[in-house]
Amino acid sequence: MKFYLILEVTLLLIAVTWAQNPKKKLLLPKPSKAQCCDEVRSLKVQVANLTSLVEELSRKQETDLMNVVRQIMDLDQQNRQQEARVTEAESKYSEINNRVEIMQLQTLQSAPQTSSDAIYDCASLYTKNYRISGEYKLPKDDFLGTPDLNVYCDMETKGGGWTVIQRRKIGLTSFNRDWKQYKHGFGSIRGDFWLGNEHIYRLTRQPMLIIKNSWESRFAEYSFFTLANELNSYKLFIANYSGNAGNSLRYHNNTNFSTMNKDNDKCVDDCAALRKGGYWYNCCTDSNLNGVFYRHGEHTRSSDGITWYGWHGSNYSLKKVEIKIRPVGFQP
Ligand SMILES: [Ca+2]
Repeated sequence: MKFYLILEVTLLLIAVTWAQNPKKKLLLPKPSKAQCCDEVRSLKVQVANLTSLVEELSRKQETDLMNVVRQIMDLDQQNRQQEARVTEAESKYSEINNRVEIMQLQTLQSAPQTSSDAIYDCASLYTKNYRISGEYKLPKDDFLGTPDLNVYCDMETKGGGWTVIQRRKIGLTSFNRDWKQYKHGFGSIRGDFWLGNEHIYRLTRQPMLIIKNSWESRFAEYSFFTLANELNSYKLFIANYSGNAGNSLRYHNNTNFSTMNKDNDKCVDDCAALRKGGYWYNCCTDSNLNGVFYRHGEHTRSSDGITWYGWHGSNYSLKKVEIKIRPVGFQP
């Protein structure tokens, strides 16, 4: 730019000098025709030279500009690569952090060792030769301070020993309930029910349990499932998905339980009110297994049905859902 301006000024000066020349020449003796032509020719040559110089310089300027643009693009790419590396490092850090949190939780929550005869859940019943699926009463445990509890045991699926903690199949029980009801459980153990966060928390105090959501013909399995205690809002921890329904609980990992009267979600919205259930709402759902039971499945107006986005998306309400747990070390 600077070159160009200076050159323009030079050209102007030359032009001015050239324009003034005839005036001065009025006072001087008239130059010969040959002399005049020589001057014109030499000026023309100068102008031509300058023009080509200007062209050359503007070409150079363009090249310089291109180089600068290229350098900026290179820098931009480097910057993006750096950013990607930082993001990767951050996600690794959060994964490690999550594992540490799970390990701490296990240490905190691991149940004190009692006799091997103790009955904690359906898996213990199975090992005591109870092999028929149905309703059982888990005895109270004074040592652990747990009351007796009616449960439904699935003794058939994949080797049995499953304690069912949730079921939707009839559709007459409302799941839009408050914190206290979700804490202690509600519904009928043979029909639709929520076992209760406090009971689920106690059951998962044994380290490493599997959750299995099974409905209709698909399933999602997690080889790690545990809840935090009530002080920590029954926060969900899951890991290691396998199955054919999609990993739609992952979005809810590491989130607190919310109900209609306790908004513990990660959202400005009130997810429990929007999705009409109690669940580990993030912002808000990738699944909503305690949502509204829609007899016909499709529900286009709102996303408050019993949804599992990985399989049927946000506008199809599942007609049968069961969530079951058993210890990871269980041997049928
Ligand atoms: Ca909220």
